[in-house]
Amino acid sequence: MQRSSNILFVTTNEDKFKEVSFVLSKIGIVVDWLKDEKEEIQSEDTSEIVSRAGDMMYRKYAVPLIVEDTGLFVRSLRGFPGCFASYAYKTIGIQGLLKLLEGKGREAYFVSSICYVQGSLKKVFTGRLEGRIAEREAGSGGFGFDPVFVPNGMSKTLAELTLEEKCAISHRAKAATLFGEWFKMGNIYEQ
Ligand code: ITT
Repeated sequence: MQRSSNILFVTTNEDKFKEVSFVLSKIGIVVDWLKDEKEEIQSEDTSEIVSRAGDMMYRKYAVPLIVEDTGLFVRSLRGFPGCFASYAYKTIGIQGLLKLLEGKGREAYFVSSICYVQGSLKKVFTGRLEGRIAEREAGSGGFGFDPVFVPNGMSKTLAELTLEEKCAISHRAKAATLFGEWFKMGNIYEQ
């Protein structure tokens, strides 16, 4: 059965919307933006947060949709800020994170989970990007912690990459690709 190749993405974050749209457009999926704040439970697991947020957003809008949640986990800080990345960004900010890391290990990773919900059908897709926190900010692209996140095997921060370059490797692009391939295959009808 043929079904729509459009999907609604509920997020307040325009940069996330642009990245997910960019990745999914390559798979032939058009993303529509519904700007609303997803309700977030407190958890250290992005897949649990999106799963619950997906349910809540589906109850509110009653149409098939996706939500996404990202965490930034710094190993020497025992995973901080993790799923509180948004709060950490708004409070201590990048400079606060750099201060916390003085004299400490800088290995870190991003995790992105995307949840698709349609009625009782719910699927979560997760992507991860390993790297380290740079000593100082560099670049003006991207958003959030991109100016200090250097992916493994690279010498540039995510903020020094183009949208296309970031989307070739990012946590969010990996999760979006997994979702997109599943969605296109029509697995929506599986139990
Ligand atoms: P939603 O409306 O989708 O929830 P949000 O911006 O509040 O948007 P999150 O809670 O998932 O989303 O994001 C946590 C924070 O982590 C976000 O505000 C950024 O500061 C940071 N972040 C998320 N993805 C990032 C990325 O790809 N690169 C750099 N920082 C990122």
